[in-house]
Amino acid sequence: MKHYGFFRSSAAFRLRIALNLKGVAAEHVLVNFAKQEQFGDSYKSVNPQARVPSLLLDDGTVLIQSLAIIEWLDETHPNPPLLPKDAKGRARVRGLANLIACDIHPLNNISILNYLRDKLQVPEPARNEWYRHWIAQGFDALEALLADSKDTGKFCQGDAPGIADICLVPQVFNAQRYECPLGGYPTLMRVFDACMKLPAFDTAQPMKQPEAAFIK
Ligand SMILES: N[C@@H](CCC(=O)N[C@@H](CS)C(=O)NCC(=O)O)C(=O)O
Repeated sequence: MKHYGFFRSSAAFRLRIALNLKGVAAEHVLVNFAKQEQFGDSYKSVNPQARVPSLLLDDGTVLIQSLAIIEWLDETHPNPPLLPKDAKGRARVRGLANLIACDIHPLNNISILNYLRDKLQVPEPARNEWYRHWIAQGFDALEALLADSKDTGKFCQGDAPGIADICLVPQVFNAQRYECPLGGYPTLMRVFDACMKLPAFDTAQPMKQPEAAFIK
């Protein structure tokens, strides 16, 4: 199996965490955003969307979209489970995960930020304001959802990490990178801290990836 990713990509970070939690080894193939390799013919022949992550299976199948890949991983490697056994629990976890993956992350993706900069001529302070706005709006909701639910435990759902935590941690890394104020999110940050104590999350973080040594 080959995992195409980039150390700063939060969607690739999600997949790294999931692979670690499952104990599944995949060869890391660097798609170097600093060299725009996501747009090159070589990578676009793997994933025409020019986004990471992608997972190339041994039979030649390519899977795209982090949450679809993670659910495939969960179905094919059931232990430890990343989704609850009950339908209501699964819907809650997917709701939390999608809040991040569908409603926060896409607005702050590199191609959106570059479009604001290059096509719309938005200056850096306003781009940063944009970034922080969408994080704050999403995290306000996430904090309320986590703080008000008896289903929240040590992690987003109960006392074992799952798909919501896998989305939460990379998003907090992004927020920290853009110096978003995080003091108003005690429950969210408590879950983040619990995740980061686990080697599966810790070793997946951007600065612990091999390319962090030579790419800014
Ligand atoms: N919904 C996709 C998002 C993938 C995505 O947008 N990845 C970003 C990095 S986090 C990317 O490849 N960006 C390249 C670009 O915007 O040029 C997923 O969950 O896999």
